[in-house]
Order: sequence, then structure tokens, then C-alpha cells
Amino acid sequence: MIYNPEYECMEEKVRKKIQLASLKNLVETIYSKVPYYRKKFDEANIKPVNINNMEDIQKLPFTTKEDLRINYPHGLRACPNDRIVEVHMSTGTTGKPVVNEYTMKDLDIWRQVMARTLSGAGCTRDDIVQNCYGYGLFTGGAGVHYGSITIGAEVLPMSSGNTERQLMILRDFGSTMLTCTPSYALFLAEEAAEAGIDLKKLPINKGCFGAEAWSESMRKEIEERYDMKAYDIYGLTEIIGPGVAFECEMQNGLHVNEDLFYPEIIDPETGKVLPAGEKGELVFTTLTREGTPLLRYRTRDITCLIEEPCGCGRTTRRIHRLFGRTDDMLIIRGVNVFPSQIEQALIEIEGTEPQYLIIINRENHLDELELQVEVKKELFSDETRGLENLRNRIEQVMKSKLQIGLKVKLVEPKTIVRPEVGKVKRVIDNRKI
Ligand code: DLL
Repeated sequence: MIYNPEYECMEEKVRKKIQLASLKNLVETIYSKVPYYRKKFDEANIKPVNINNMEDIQKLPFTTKEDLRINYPHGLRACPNDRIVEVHMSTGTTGKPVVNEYTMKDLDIWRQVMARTLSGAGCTRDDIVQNCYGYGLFTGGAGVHYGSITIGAEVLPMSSGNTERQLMILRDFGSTMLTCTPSYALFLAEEAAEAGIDLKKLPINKGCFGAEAWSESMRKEIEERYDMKAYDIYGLTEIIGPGVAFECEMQNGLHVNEDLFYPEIIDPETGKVLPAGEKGELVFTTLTREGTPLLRYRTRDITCLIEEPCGCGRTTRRIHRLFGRTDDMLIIRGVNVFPSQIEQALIEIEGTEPQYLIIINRENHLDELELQVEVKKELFSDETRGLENLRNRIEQVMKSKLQIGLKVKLVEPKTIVRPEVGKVKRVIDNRKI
């Protein structure tokens, strides 16, 4: 279902006009209200009057995580203090948290884009949404909550964790939609199987999953285990939270809410804007935010823009399912390796589960990479030769795909830790560099 056809199916020409008006307004506001931005503009020798078409955005400076860190906690606020009504943060792995401050108008934008997102997955006022994203400073819980009630659906604000209770509610309340990280959806399914609950017989029939990287094979597994449709949703704290981009029923790329969040793809090395279809770093400008608007924010996420029309009728451009992050890139003995490459290669190998852990050690100044992979239950009860063959196969495939050798350790199902709260961790880097 298309929640807001007026904006989601708008003619490109009209959308561009609206985007330009919003961009001009944004640039004027941050130039006059945020000293840090003004300084950056002055250094780049650019004034708000120099912005006359959407391409002019390329003249404007980028904003990075480092800029947010320097301005922690309130340095990028662009409105009077008394207009802020809510705050969210992401803890990040290093340094200070990233802060997003919302005015009432910002919250309205958020609930609208989340209503579009959940509707894209088929949510209506008849649905019961079991929301297992964390409530609190994390944006997942609140974002889905606002979107659900905007549609008029019934939301169960479960937050993450307490799997036994999640399963009880899923069954007793007849939840029809599940929202959580994809790894938690799989964990919940495994626990349900253990408890003898047949998810396929329950009313649950769709879900919106995101906040961490996942693959097509994970999607297939979730869809099969629950007998549901599983949709990818994307967002980040800095921009609004979830609701930046979402999949429709075509499940072929994520529609960007681009009347509100303007996307660009750049070459992460040179900063040059790349054409549609080319992979690079995703950059967003929040066109209409008031609290902490961001100009050309470098997300570090890697994807490409899709401009071909979508079968669903929406005219918004899409981004490809994320390929990884620029800062996820591991440099192993000088070779660039992305965890997503490893996951992709594993998918093609029969007998493995989509659960893996990469452990990097440095021995005698040399990087050693160990890949732990969960193997289907049947294989473990098999003779050891089967396991040995599989281990060799994985090592060979990895060697040819990644151009580096690694050690594979096959582990029994459910050995690799699934977090009940928060995001899954795929890499343990023990190198002290
Ligand atoms: O994870 C917001 C969110 C909540 C998105 C619930 C979707 C659902 P942060 O904690 O700030 O915000 O993390 C943002 O998570 O830059 C991506 O690297 C990653 N990420 C988010 N969605 C996806 C996705 C929330 N669908 C960071 N696929 C982003 C892959 C994702 N990675």
C-alpha cells in the first residue's frame, strides 16, 4: 500500500522543484543559525545565494561523523533550545555518541516516513505490530512505534530481549507483523522451534528488518521459517532513525524518502558524485529537518542509486540493499576484505547456515583470519569426512573470491552468539594496531 501517493508517486520534475526550495531554505537556515556551518561555507567560499539548482549541492561541504563528534552534544542545533522535544543517540563503537535532536516538526516527518515504510511492507490499521526494536535512546523502537500509530495499527511496544515473553505475546496476541533486527528474527525463530511453536501456523505474516547488514539468504530463511514476507528497512540516527529508505512489495531496492532526505553517491576517496548504478558512499542531506539538520552527511554506507522505474508505482529513486560500510572494510595482509563478501560467498555453499564470525589475530606481525561457520545439524551427525570436505571447499572458495587464505572452523548450530539486544557482531579484531 502506498501511504502518501501525492509525495511517493510525484512527477520527478515537481519533486525536484520542491527539493530545490527546501535545499535553499536549509542552506540559509544553517548558514545563519549554526556558526560551525557558516565557518565551513566561508572556508569553501560559498554563500547560500550560490545555490540555484540541485546540482549546485555539489559545491557545498560534506558533514562527517568527525564534525558531529567535535560539536557534541549541541553544536549543530539549528533552532532555539525550547523547540527541542525529543532526543535520540547512537552509541557507536568509538568516541562520543551521535546525537539527534527533534522538534515537533521533525517528529512529524519521522512518523510520516515510518508510516510510508510500514505501509510499503503492507501494514494497515488491521495489523498488530510486535515491535522488538529497542526502546530508549536507539531510534528503532520509537520510529516503528510512531509509524504504526500513525497508520492506526495496534503496536505492542515489546523492545528487545526476553525471548520467552516475545514468543508468548506473539502467540497469545496474534501479532501479524514483526519488527526487529534480522538476526533477532532468526534467533526468535530458532527459540520458537526449540519450544515446539510452529510459527507458520501463527497469524504473523510480514516483518520489517534492518539496523544491521543482512543478506538475501537470511531473508529467504526468515520468510520460510515464519511463512511471511520480510522487508528491508534502512535508516540512521543522524538523519532521522529508521524511515530513510524502505522496500516495497517488489523487494528490489529500497525507496528513498527523497522529498525529505536527498541522496547522493560519492567516490569515498575523491568525494566526487557518481552516476546512478555506480557503487559508492551514500550521502544524505536532510532537506526539511529543524532540530539538527545535516548537510551532505557521509553515512559510510556503500550502495548505489537505482533510477529505473519501480513496478509498485512509486517514483522515488531507490538504493540497492547495502553492500557494506567503508569503515567495515578489513585490511588483511594489505588486501581489502568486506564481511559482506564473505557472507555472499557462504550463501553459495550448500550445507552452511547464514551464521558466521570473523576473528582476526596478528601472529608474528602477520594477520591471520579465522572464519567460524555454523553447519547444518545433519552434517555434524555425519561421518567426519563430509565435514572435512566442506571445510576445504569453503577455504578454496574464500581464497578465490577474497584473494587471501583463511582458516575455516566449522561449528555446530547455535554456537555463534546471537544478541538478544542490539546489533549482531560479525567481526572480532584482536590486532592491536
Ligand atoms: O540502525 C536505525 C534503524 C533502526 C534502521 C531500525 C532500521 C531499523 P543507527 O543505530 O544509527 O540507526 O545505525 C545506522 O546501521 O549507517 C547502517 O550501517 C546500518 N543499517 C541500518 N539499516 C540497515 C539495513 C539505525 N537495512 C547504521 N541494512 C547505518 C544494512 C543497515 N545496514
